[in-house]
Amino acid sequence: MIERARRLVRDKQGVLTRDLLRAPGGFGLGQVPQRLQPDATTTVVCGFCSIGCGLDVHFKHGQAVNLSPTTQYAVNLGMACPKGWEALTPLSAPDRATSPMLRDAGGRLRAVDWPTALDTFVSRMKGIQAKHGKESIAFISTGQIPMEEMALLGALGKFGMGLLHGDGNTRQCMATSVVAYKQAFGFDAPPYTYKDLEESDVIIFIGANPCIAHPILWERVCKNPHQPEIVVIDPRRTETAQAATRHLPLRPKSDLVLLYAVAHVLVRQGWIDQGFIDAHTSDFEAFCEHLKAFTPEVAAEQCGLSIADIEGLARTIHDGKRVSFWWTMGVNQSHEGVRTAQAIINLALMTGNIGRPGTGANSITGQCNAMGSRLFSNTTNLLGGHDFANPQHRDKVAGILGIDAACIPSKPSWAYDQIMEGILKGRIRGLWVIATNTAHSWINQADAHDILQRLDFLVVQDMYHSTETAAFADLVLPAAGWGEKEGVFINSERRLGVIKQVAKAPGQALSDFRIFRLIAEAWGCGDMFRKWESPEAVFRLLRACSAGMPCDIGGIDGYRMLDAKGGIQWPLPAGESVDAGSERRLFEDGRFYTDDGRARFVFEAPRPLPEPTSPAYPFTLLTGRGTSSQWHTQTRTSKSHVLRKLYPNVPYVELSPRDAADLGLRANAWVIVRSQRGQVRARAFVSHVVQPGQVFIPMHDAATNQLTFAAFDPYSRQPSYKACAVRIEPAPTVNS
Ligand SMILES: Nc1nc2c(c(=O)[nH]1)N[C@H]1C(S)=C(S)[C@@H](COP(=O)(O)OP(=O)(O)OC[C@H]3O[C@@H](n4cnc5c(=O)[nH]c(N)nc54)[C@H](O)[C@@H]3O)O[C@H]1N2
Ligand SMILES: Nc1nc2c(c(=O)[nH]1)N[C@H]1C(S)=C(S)[C@@H](COP(=O)(O)OP(=O)(O)OC[C@H]3O[C@@H](n4cnc5c(=O)[nH]c(N)nc54)[C@H](O)[C@@H]3O)O[C@H]1N2
Ligand code: SF4
Ligand SMILES: [Mo]
Repeated sequence: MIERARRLVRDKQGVLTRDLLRAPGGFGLGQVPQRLQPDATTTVVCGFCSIGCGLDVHFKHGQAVNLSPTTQYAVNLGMACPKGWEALTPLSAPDRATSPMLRDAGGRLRAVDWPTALDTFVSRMKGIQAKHGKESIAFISTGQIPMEEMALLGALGKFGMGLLHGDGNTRQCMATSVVAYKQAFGFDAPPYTYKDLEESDVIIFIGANPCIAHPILWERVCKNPHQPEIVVIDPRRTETAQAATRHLPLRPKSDLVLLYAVAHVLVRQGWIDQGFIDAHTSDFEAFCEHLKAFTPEVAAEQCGLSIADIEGLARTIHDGKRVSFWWTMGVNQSHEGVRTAQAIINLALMTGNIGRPGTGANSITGQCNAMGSRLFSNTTNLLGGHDFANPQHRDKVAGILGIDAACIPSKPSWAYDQIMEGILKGRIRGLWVIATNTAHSWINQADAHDILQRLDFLVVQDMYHSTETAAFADLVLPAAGWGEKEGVFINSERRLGVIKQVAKAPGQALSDFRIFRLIAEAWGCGDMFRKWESPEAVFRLLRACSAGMPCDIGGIDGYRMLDAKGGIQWPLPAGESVDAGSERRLFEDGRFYTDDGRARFVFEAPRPLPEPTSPAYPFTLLTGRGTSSQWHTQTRTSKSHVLRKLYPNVPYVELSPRDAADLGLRANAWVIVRSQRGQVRARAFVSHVVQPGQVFIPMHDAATNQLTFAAFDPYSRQPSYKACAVRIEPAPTVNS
C-alpha cells in the first residue's frame, strides 16, 4: 500500500496518477477513488441492464464495502435485482486482466508493460493500414461503457486513426429499434417514461420477458393501481407470461402477421383514432390497403392462435384508455424485426396511444448504456444523432470539436456482420474489440471463430483476460470496469445518470477512457483530443454536439447536476429546467421529428423464415435470457458465488412434455441439440414453458451460438438469434 501510495502524483489536470506509469504526453495511467469521506455513501447507476437503477455504494475506511438500492431514485425506488446487489463482487475476480498481455512466438499471452503494448498496437495497426489501406482496420464497440468513452473511441477511430468501419454490440440488440423509430418518428426516440407502466390500463409485451431481463421494470408494472390487463405475446410461457392476465403463445416469428391482423380488425371495426391519424400521421390510407389481406382467419392459421385471440386483442386495445406497447428481443432479433417493430408503432399511432400518460410504442433497451451508444458512439451516426452523409452536420461537429471537417468520413460504417464478412474476404485485417465478447455472443459461432482466427492482428480490451474472445487475441488491454471509473449512462427511458469511481482498478488496468487517450498519443493524433481531457470535459463536448437535435442536453450543467436531480431524461435544451426525480415522455404535442412533423405508417409484406424446420431438423430453437442472475456471456455474473447459486449450473434445453415423451426422454436426461452448424450437449428441462415443436436454450451458455443461423434483418442488419432449426437426440449419460 505504502509503495503504491508513494507513486501517486498529480498530473496537469490535477488528477492523481501513478508516476511510474506516465504515458507520453503526460496523461496519467492510473486513477484512484474520488475524494470521498472515509465513511460515506454515494449513488451510482447500475452497470448491467438498461433499466438504470440507482445504487448506493457504502464505504468504510475509504473502501467500498457493499451497496443497497437507492430509495429516492425515480427509476427503482429502493429496489434492485440480484445482479445489482452483487455488482461490486465481479470487480475482485481472480481473472481480472491486470496488465497488458501480448501473444509471444510460442502462442502464449505474456504480460508486457504499457509502453510495449502501445507501441505494438500502433506499429501493427499502422503496418496493416500501410499495406492494405486505411479501411483495413476496424473496431467493435459496446453498449456497456460510458458515453464519453464511446465517443472518444468513435472519434479516435474515425477522425484520428482514419478508419471507416466501427460498429458495436448494440447491433445484436437495438439496431432494429433504431431503424424502426428513425423511419417512423424521424429520430431514434423511445418516447416513454417508466411511470407509464403505472399509468396504463392495458400493457402489451411483445417478445419481452421483463421478469427475467428487466426485473425492476416489472416491479413498476406491479405498482400499477389500475388493475391493468397485461398481455404477453411470446411463443414461450415465460415468467412474465405466467404473471400476465393473458398470454398469446404465437408461432415464432409470426408477429408481423398477428400485428397486421390486429390492425385489420381495428380498422374493420372503426376502432381507430381518426382525429389523431389525420392531424399527426401520414400514409395511413396505404396502410389500410395493405391490411386488407391480413384477416384474422389468415393470421390465426399462420400464428397458431384462434380468431378469438386476435379479435380479443383488438378489442382489448380498443377498450383501453391508456394502452402501452413494449417490445424487446423477441421482436428485434428477427429477419423482419424492423417491420415488426413498426407494426407495433402503427398500432399505437392508429389508436392515438402515444404522447399521453400510460401509452406509447416502447422499445425496452438492453445494456446499461445502449441508449448512449445509439446517440454518441460515432458508429452508425455522427456524434449526437447526426448524419455522416450530411455536410452541414459534419461541419457542425467539426467546429465544436475543433477539428478539420475533412477528418470526418462522409460514408457510414459497415455493420457488425459486414465487418465479419470483410475479415473473411481479407478486406479487414486488424480488429479492436472493446467491452464485448464476440467469440461467445456473435451468431453462428464456428464461422465467428474461424473469422477471428483469420485476422492479422486482434486486440481485445476487457476487464478479464479469460474471455472467449481474448483466447483469440494477439494483444489484451486490461480495462477498468463499472465502479472503477466515471461517466454517464443513458437508460431505456432516456435518463442520463452518472457512474463514479468507487474502487481502484487492479494492477495496471486502466479506464477505457485513459486507454483511448494513450492510444491517441501513441498514434500521433493526441493534438486532436486536447479538449477531451476528462470524461466530464467530453460530456460538455457532447452536450454541445447535441444542441438543436431531438436529444438536446444543453440544459445539463454536468455530473453534479445529474447527481442532484436523480438523473435527467433527454431532451433538456439550454435554458430549460427540470425537477428532481421528474419523469417525462415525448410527443405530448403530437409533433414528431420528421420534416413535416408527422409520424409515418411503415409496412411491408412478411417474409418467410430464413431457416424453417424440416424433417431432419424438426424443432425451432429459441434463445434468450435464462435467469435474472445471469448477464450475457457471464464474464461478470459467474464471478459471484451468490449469483451462481441462483441459476442452473449445467447447460440445459427447455423441451415440452409432449416432445420429451415422443423422443422417449425423461426429465433431466442428457441430450444433444444439433443444428446444421453445430451441436450442444445439455440436460432436458421438461416443462410447459415451451410449446411442442420448440426448444429454448439460454444465451449464457457459450455453446448456444454454435447452433444459431446467421440471418439478418435487411434494414437494421440485426442478427436473428431466435429462430433456427434443430433436432434433439439422446446423449450418453455422464457423471452427474
Ligand atoms: N438477467 C439478464 N437481464 C438482461 C440481460 C441479461 O443477459 N441477463 N441482457 C440485457 C439485454 S442486452 C437485452 S437486449 C435484454 C433482452 O431482454 P428480452 O428481450 O426480454 O430477453 P430475451 O430472453 O432475449 O427475449 C425475450 C423473449 O422473446 C421471446 N421470443 C423469441 N422468439 C419470439 C418471436 O418470434 N416472437 C415473440 N413475440 N417473442 C419471441 C423469447 O421466448 C423470450 O422470452 O435484456 C437485458 N437484461
Ligand atoms: N443466441 C443468442 N445470442 C445473443 C443474444 C441472444 O438473445 N441469443 N443476445 C444478443 C444481445 S441482445 C447482446 S446485447 C449481446 C451481448 O453480447 P456481449 O456484448 O458479447 O456480452 P457481454 O458478456 O456483456 O460482453 C461484454 C464484455 O465486456 C467486458 N466488460 C464489461 N465492462 C467493461 C468495461 O467497462 N470495459 C471493457 N473494456 N470491458 C468491459 C466483459 O468482461 C465482457 O467480456 O449478445 C447477443 N447474443
Ligand atoms: S434491473 Fe437492471 S439496472 Fe436494475 S439492478 Fe437489475 S441489472 Fe441493475
Ligand atoms: Mo442486448
